[in-house]
Amino acid sequence: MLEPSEFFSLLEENEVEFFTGVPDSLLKYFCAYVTDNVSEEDHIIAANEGNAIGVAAGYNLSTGKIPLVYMQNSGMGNATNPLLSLVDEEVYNIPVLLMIGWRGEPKKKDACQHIKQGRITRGLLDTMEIPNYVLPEDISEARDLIEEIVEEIKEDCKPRALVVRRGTFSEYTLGQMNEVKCEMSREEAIERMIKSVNWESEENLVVSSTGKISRELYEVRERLDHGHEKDFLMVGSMGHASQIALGVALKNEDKQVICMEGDGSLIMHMGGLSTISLNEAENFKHVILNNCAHDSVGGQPTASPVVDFPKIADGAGYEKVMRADNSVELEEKMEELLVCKGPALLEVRVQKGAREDLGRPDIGPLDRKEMFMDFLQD
Ligand SMILES: Cc1ncc(C[n+]2csc(CCOP(=O)(O)OP(=O)(O)O)c2C)c(N)n1
Repeated sequence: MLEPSEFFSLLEENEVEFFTGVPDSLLKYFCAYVTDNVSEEDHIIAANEGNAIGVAAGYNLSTGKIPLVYMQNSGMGNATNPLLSLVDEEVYNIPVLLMIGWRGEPKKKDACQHIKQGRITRGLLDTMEIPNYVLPEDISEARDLIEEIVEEIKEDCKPRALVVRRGTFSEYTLGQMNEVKCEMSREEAIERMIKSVNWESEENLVVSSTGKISRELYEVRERLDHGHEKDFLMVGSMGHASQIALGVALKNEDKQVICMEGDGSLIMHMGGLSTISLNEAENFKHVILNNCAHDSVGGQPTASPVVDFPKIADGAGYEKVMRADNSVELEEKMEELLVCKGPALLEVRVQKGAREDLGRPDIGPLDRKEMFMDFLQD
C-alpha cells in the first residue's frame, strides 16, 4: 500500500504541487491528506470534473507547472470535453496529470453503476489518446513511474493518467475542519420529511440524489414499512437529480415531485435551477440536504459554506425559498413546502456523517425502475 504522505512527497519531489478535482471514495485517504496539508490556494475542490480541468489549465498557464487533477472514473464524462477541446495537444496542449479512482475494476465486486464504467475506463483513456498507467502499490515502483511520466509530460505537454485501484492508499483520517454543528443527521432529516408527507394520497413522489441520501431514503422506507414505488433513487449520474425530477414533474402535473439532493450534487450542475423555473414547474419541490461535504465519499468539504442556496434559487426564479436549521423548523417549513406553489426550495442543514451499518437497497435498479414506472402509469 502507498502511504498518502509518502506519495504526496513523491509528487512534490517532481514539482507537482497543485491539486484540483472532485473527491472519490477510492482516493479518499489521498484527498484527505491533500485537504489537510496543502494550502487553499493550491488545492481547489471543484464543482465538477470538467471544471477541475479548467482550473488546472489556468494554473499551468500561470506557472508553467504540471497540475494534478483527481476524480472518480464516473467523472470522466464531465472531464471529456475540456480534455479533448482545451488541454488536448491539437488545441492548447496543456499538461495535466490525471489521477482516476478505478471503481468497477473488472473482476472486483462493485455496485452496478460502476461496472461498465470500470470495464471501459482504460479503453476510454486510450480512445482519448491519453497514456494511462495503473498506480503501483509499491513506493519505489510508484517513484519510477512518476519520475518517468513527469519527464514525458514536460517534454510533450500531453496529459497522462494514473488509474488507482481500490486499496492502493493506506488509511489517513481527515482532520476536523471548522465544522458547523447541526442538530439533525441527514438520515433523521430524511425520516422527518418522509413522515410529514401524506403517502396515502398518491400525490407525492421523491427523486433522491447519488450516494448515501438514496441509501438512507431506502432504509427509512423499509423502517416505516412503506413501499419503494414512489421513489426514484439515483445511484450514479451525480448532479442530475433535479433534472430527472423536472422531467417527471412536467409529465405528472397531478403529483408533486420532491427532489432530495445533496449540496455537492446541486453544486455539480447548478445551472439546472434555471431550467426548472423557466419551465414553471409548479409541482417541483427541491430539498437540499446541506452538510457542507461530499459525505458519501469521505467527507471532503464542498463550497457550501459560502453559498446561499435559497438566494441562488430565488435569483434563478423559484417561487418560494426557505431554510431549516433544526427539527422544529424542518417540520414547519415542510408543511409550507408541500402546500406552496413551486418551484420551491428548502435548504435543510444537517450534520456530516452516516451510520456505520447503513445498508444498500436490496431491490436492484431495474426492478425499482419498473415499480416507479408502474406507479406513474397506473
Ligand atoms: C460525476 C461524479 N463525480 C463524482 C462522484 C463520486 N461521488 C459520489 S457521491 C459524492 C458526494 C455527493 O455529495 P453530496 O451531494 O453533497 O451528498 P452527501 O454525500 O454529502 O450526502 C461523490 C463526489 C460521482 N458519483 N459522480
